[in-house]
Amino acid sequence: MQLSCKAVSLPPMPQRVIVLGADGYLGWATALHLSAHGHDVVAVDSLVRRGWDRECGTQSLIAIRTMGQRVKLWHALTGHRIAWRRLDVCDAVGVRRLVAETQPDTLVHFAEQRSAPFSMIDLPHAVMTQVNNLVGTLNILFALRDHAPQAHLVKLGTMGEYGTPNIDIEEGFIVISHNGRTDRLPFPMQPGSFYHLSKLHDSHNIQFACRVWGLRATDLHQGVVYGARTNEISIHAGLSTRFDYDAIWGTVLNRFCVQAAVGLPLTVYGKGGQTRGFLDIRDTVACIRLALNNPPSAGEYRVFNQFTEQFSVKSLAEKVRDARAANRLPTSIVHLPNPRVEREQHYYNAKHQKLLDLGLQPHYLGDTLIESMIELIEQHASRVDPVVLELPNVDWRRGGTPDWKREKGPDQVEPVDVVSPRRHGRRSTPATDWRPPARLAQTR
Ligand code: NAD
Ligand code: USQ
Repeated sequence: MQLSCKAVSLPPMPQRVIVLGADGYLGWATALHLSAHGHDVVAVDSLVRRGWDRECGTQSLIAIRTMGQRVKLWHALTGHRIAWRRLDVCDAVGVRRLVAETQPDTLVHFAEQRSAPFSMIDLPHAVMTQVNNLVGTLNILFALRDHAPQAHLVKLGTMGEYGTPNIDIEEGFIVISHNGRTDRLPFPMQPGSFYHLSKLHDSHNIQFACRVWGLRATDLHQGVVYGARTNEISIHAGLSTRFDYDAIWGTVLNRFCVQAAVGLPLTVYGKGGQTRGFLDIRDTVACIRLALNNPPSAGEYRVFNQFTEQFSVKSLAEKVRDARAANRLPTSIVHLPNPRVEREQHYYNAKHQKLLDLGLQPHYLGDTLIESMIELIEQHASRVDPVVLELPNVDWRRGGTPDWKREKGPDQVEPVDVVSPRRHGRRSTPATDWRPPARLAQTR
């Protein structure tokens, strides 16, 4: 009798995983996905984003339950347990304790201020964004060095670190020949906001920590995410993740779908030739799982460009308009003066092969998906505030628009009132109440 030597593919080993930023749009979806795939998940968040929402007068289109309620519901529905822990990653002592106690195999880091417009409002918001993001990541790197040096850091970066160069974008590194010598060097970066810059600074710090301390890290340069549902979220409405649509937190395709759902024009900024990489939220969670199941070696810093298709903003608006037209629902497109400083017509060709090589099976953007997103949005249409939906309310040159910002003179700048006129009643802490020294003091 001949024995078959056919390779048997074994399911990946369950891992202990810390998901930082688990109350957020992508962090929650990822925590559920990894838990559903048998991993032992510790979900961590400071809930600061809920505070930023109150400050901005914005809210998730889809109401989200508290973390405690969501993990309890997940357990009741599936039998899987997610441990929930409230922690600010800028608290160095807390992060050390978390890493030392948990001894994670992988730490997935989503816990950052992630809005480009929010980071461009004024000096306090730019400082807060960079301190929050850089200090949090540094705390994690030092905690890993001292308490879990073998753990794999999966860090959410952004395609926006590259900017829009007039050459093909590689995955993190480029081979350059210069004066007769050749080297593989980090790809030149030209980020487009103080937020995007914070991601680049993080990338440098992580790369340095891998080189000097032998840590292992995957920097996922992710494109713009769309969609509201993953397999796990679809199990029960109570497992919903946040869905932003306003001009500060909403990403472009999610915004266009909300605008279409409530019969408002789709707001293309400028000419609309701005081209970016995009991906479905179902692919985000799959990419994280693939990165986690295929860790880099000790000392390796690797970059995956995490998106599945590239589109110009104008072509996305046309896709939404055409999907509506197929159902005889007319939708108009307006070109607003661009509040951002960015190229509106440019070359763009970014590589994104590495995650495909690991087995990613992309969900491409089609009319059906656009329609199903709009149908979901229609169920929550009563929560849409047309003011926060319509205003491109942060200008890259001036910061907050005159509605929000009242400058008295060069030495005296009033606190930015980051609130749409309709939502004054919901305001909590103004951004200027935030004091960097206190936060920095925690990073001993
Ligand atoms: P989000 O704002 O919905 O979630 C971020 C979460 O991190 C929030 O729940 C917030 O409370 C938490 N957080 C922030 N600072 C923290 C701190 N100091 N300590 C503890 N928790 C903190 O954002 P998201 O859309 O889920 O994005 C998650 C990550 O993915 C971000 O790092 C973002 O830069 C990156 N990313 C997002 C997109 C996108 O389209 N949404 C695209 C590319 C990259
Ligand atoms: N845009 C419009 N109309 C709108 C909103 C946006 O034309 O109503 C344009 C913007 O000018 C920009 C593009 O759409 O050219 C993308 O804007 P966005 O707000 O969807 O995305 P961005 O600000 O780049 O940030 C988002 C996430 C961020 C993530 C980034 C990935 O908020 O966390 O890092 O996408 S990337 O763009 O690849 O850097």
